[in-house]
This record gives sequence, C-alpha cells and structure tokens, in this order.
Amino acid sequence: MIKSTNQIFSEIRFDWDKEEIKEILNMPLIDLMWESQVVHRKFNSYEVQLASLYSVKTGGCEEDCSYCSQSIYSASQIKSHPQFEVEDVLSRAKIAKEEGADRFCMGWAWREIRDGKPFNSMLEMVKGVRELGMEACVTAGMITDDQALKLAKAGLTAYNHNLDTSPEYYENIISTRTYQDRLDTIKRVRNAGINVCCGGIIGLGENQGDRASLLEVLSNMNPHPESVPINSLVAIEGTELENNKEIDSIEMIRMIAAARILMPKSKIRLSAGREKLTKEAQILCFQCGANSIFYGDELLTTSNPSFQDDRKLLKDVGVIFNKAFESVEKKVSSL
Ligand code: SAM
Ligand code: DTB
Ligand code: SF4
Repeated sequence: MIKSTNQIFSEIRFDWDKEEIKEILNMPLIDLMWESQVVHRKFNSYEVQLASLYSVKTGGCEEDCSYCSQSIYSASQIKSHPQFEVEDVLSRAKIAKEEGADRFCMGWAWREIRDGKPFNSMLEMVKGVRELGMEACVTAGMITDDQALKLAKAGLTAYNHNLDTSPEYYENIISTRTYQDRLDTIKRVRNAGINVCCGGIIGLGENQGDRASLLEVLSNMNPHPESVPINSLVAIEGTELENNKEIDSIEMIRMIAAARILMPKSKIRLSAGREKLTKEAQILCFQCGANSIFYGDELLTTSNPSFQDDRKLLKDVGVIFNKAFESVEKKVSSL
C-alpha cells in the first residue's frame, strides 16, 4: 500500500508491480505532483532537453498501427515522400542546432530497416548529425543485431522504438507486429550499446490499468530506458482512431508524474499532443518531472509549437535549456 507521505520514493527500482503503479497513478493529484517533484529534484536538475524531429521518409508504411497517418491502411491525406537526401537532412539538423536543439531525431515510416542504399544513407546522416555536435536519434522500426551495431559504430546516441500501450491492450491497436517483436527490437538496441528511447501513447482507448501495465513493462527494464516519450494521441483524420475522445490534460500530468517516480533518472519526454495542452498544463508537466520536449514546428505529419513559443515558455518557467545556446543568445541580445 502506497502511503501519501513525502520521501517514500527515494530509490531506483526495477521491480515495480502493476498494483503499486495503479496506486501511484490514482493518488490525489496534489500528492502525486508533490511526490514526483521531490523525486525529480533529488535525481535531476531542472534542465529540459530539446529534441527536434524530422521525418526523413514519410508515408507508405506497411504496418497497421491504428493511430498512424503513415500506414497504408489509413486514409489520411499526408504529404508522402521517398527518403530525403543526406545533405537535405543535415541542413535541417543545422537549422535545429541554430535554434538551440540538443538532439536531432530522424524518423522513417518503415516496418523494419532493410540493408542497402537507404540504410547506408541513414548511417551517413547519423555521422553528420554527430559531427554537428548534436545527439542523434533514429526511429525506423525493427532492426537486426548487425544493423544496430553499424548504427552504434556510426555514433548513434539513441534509438526510439515505443511499446505504445500495455501488452493486454496492444492487439486492439496493431495487428501486424507483436509486443514481443517490439521488446526484441529494444533488446537489440540495448545490446549494441545504443541508448534506448521507449515510451507510449495515452488516449488510444486504454484504461488506467493499461497505463499502469505499460509503465510496469518500462520500469522493469534494467537499466531503465534513457528516454521515455509520453505521447497523447494526435487523432488524425483518416486514421482508425480519428474520433477518439481527447484526453484531459490531468491524465497527461498523472502519466508524466508516475513515469518520473518509477524511472527517476530517465529523460521523460512530453511528446506528441503538446499543442492541445495549455501553457499551464505544460508547466505542471515540467514541475512533475518532464525534462525533454520535441522542439520545432513539426512532428512527423502533424504540427507542434514553434521554436520561439517554446523558448518563451521555457524562459518563463525558468528552467535551463541548452546552456551553450542560452549564453550565445544573451550575448546577442546585449549587443
Ligand atoms: N515506423 C517507426 C516505428 O513505428 O517505430 C518509427 C516512426 S513511428 C511514427 C514512432 C512512434 O510515434 C510510434 O510508435 C507512436 O508511439 C508515435 N506516434 C505515431 N503516430 C502518433 C499519433 N498520431 N499520436 C501520438 N503518437 C504517435
Ligand atoms: C515519439 O514517441 N513520438 C514522436 C517520435 N517518437 C517519433 C512521433 C509523434 C508523431 C505524432 C503524429 C505525427 O506527427 O504524425
Ligand atoms: Fe509505420 Fe511506425 Fe506508423 Fe506504425 S507507427 S504505421 S510502423 S510509421
């Protein structure tokens, strides 16, 4: 039984069980916010990582993820395009760096990585992003051991592969690959020495038990994923989930706070769906331990707050983001 007192969550554990997690998710909000903030302040500074996302290959994906506009099973009107060239991607990464991003995340609408020219270009992109002095992240579906090692050698910082939801609810969302496939992919990434970026989505129609179950799988990974994106569904026209009910911002705050308590040192990324959150709701997410955002006006096929708006928000909140960028900005504004 979880008691609602300060200092109960003081250690890093890998044996959380679903009932305990449900209790955390269902704590009185005011206690949950306090507990998560205590954990956050104990293990981290108030520094927010800025990760810019770029869709290198958009649309035409053969998986049937029911939330996704890039699946061939969706009727979404998106601007599909073949893989962008290495130079185009790197010039985009440079812009993100100039705007203050620390990490450049590149997405491919693939079920899995296949060897050949596109994969060789992916390796070039990773090298190029690292040469710019940024962290590089790739999300491109399933991966083999050999591909993971090649990406590690190219300098890849992290690979993003989400579990999306609980093992129990999963089959309602995707039928073309299994939960186990996802776990295997994550293991290959870990074995290759690449950081794991793994999280999920709320708003798929799951219940609180499913959210606890997703968090149970994530928080029982040892080590914990270095970054945990928490997305709220962007209900895109043409997808199977287009009419899903919008989640209340309090649900997002609860999920972020629980993730922070369960995985004290991970980067908890307040991810898709931020445009639907008020400034105040986002501030509560930061207070509860969110310490990374997707930064830039586009996600993959949908929009995100602008660079300028996010910089203003983070300055108003008073958190640190990209120290090097902030000092350059200060110099320019004092000229
Ligand atoms: N194809 C690769 C894969 O599935 O791993 C990489 C790209 S995929 C778009 C990356 C993740 O974005 C998904 O696993 C899902 O968690 C998230 N995502 C995709 N569409 C979303 C949506 N409409 N709302 C919220 N999150 C979404
Ligand atoms: C993650 O967890 N969220 C990002 C990233 N990893 C690849 C993707 C969000 C996609 C939102 C819907 C879209 O723009 O298509
Ligand atoms: Fe394909 Fe990834 Fe979209 Fe699933 S989430 S349909 S794998 S691009």
